[in-house]
Amino acid sequence: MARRALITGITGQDGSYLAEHLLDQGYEVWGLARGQANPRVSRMRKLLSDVQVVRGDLLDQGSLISAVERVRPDEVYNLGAISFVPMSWEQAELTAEVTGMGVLRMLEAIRVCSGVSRGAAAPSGQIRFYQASSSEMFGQVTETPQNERTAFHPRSPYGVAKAYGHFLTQNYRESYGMYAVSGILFNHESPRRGAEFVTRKVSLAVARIKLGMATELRLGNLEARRDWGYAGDYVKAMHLMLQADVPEDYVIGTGHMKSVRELAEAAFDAVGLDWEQYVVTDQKLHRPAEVDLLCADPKKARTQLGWEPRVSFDELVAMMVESDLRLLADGGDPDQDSSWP
Ligand code: NAP
Ligand code: G4F
Repeated sequence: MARRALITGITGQDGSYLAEHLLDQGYEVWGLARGQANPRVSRMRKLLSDVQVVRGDLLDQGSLISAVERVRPDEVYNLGAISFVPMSWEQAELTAEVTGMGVLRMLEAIRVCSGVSRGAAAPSGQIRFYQASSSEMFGQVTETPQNERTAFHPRSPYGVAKAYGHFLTQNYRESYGMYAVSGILFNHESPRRGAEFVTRKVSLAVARIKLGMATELRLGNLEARRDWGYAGDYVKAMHLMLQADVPEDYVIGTGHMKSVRELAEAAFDAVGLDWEQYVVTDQKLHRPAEVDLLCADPKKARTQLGWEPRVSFDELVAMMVESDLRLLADGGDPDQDSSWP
C-alpha cells in the first residue's frame, strides 16, 4: 500500500514542491487547506491534480484532529505558517497563533490520534512529524556559519514563534518518544516564491523593466546577506529527514551567502542591464530589527542524510528571471502581485 503524507501549507511554495516530490516517490499525498473559498486551493489543484485535499486550519485544534483521523498519515509535514517576516510585526499575535501555537495543535492532533500518552512507550509504526523550522531563529548570529548547536537570538515575532515550534517539537520527541524532527532551513526560493519576498520581488521587477512595463525597483537594506538555495532541492531534505532511523534536527542550506545588492546585480545582469540604473533604496522597507547575515553549515545533512544542494545561486537567479519574463510576456498575471511594497 502507498505511504500517505499529510502536508500543511500545501498552497505555498514548499508545499507544491514537496507534494510533487512525494508523488514521484509513490506516496498518496493529502494537503491541508483552509477557508471555504480559498482561491489558492483552486490554483493548487490545477498544478497538483493528484493531491487530495482535506479541510483544516492551524488555528483550529478540532479540524486538525479530524484531518489526521481521516487521512491516517504515515508522515505529517507542517509547512503552514505566516511566513513573511515583516507581517509578523504587523500581526504579531496571529503569527504566534499560526506559526507557533499551530505546531502545538498539530503535534497534539498526532499524539491524540496515535494514542500516545505520558510514560507509555510510543507505538511502533507511529506517525512521523516534520516541523518547518527556520534560520530566522538564529537572528543576531553568535557564530558563522550556523549549525544545529548554534544559539538562537530571533529578531522578529516570526523568529520567536518559530523558536517556540522548534523547541516544542524537540520536547514532544523527548517527552513522548514521538518521531518528531525539525529542519532548520535557510532561505530557499523558486519561480513559485511569493512576490513579497526579496528574490521574487527582484526577479519580477527585472522582468517588468526588461519588457518596458516598469522603470525602477525599490528595495530596503541592500547589505543584508542570506544563504539562498533552490526550494526544489530543499524539499528533498525534508523527506530524507523523516526516513532516518533516529529522529534528529538538521540545518539545510548551501553554505554560501550573498547580499541583497549582489542579488540585484545578478538578476539585472541576467538580462544585460545595469542594476544601478534602476534600483532605488527606500528607508520605509528597512526592518525594525534586521537579521544582518545568515549562512548555513549543512555538514550534518551532507554526512548523515547524503543531502546536497544542486542549483547554484546564479542558476537560481537566472531560473527566476527567465520564468518571470515568460510569465509576463505571455500576459500571465503573476498572481503573486503582492500588496506589500
Ligand atoms: P508560504 O509560501 O508563505 O506558504 C505558507 C503556507 O501556510 C500557505 O500554504 C498558507 O496557506 C499556509 N497557512 C497560512 N496560515 C494558515 C493557517 N492558519 N492554517 C493552515 N495553513 C496556513 O511559505 P513557504 O516558503 O512555502 O515555507 C513553508 C514553511 O517553511 C513555512 O512554515 C515557512 O515559515 C518555513 N520556512 C520557509 C523558508 C523559505 O525560505 N521559504 C525557510 C525556512 C522556513 P493559505 O494559502 O491558506 O494562506
Ligand atoms: O526575502 P525576505 O523577505 O526573507 P527573510 O526575511 O530572510 O525570510 C525568509 O527566509 C526565512 C529563512 O531565513 C524564512 F524563515 C522566512 O519564512 C522567509 O521565507 O528578506 C531577505 C532580506 C532581508 O534582510 C530584508 O531586509 O532581504 C532584505 N530586503 C531588502 N529589501 C528586502 C527588501 N526584503 C523584502 N522582502 N523586500 C524588500 O524590498
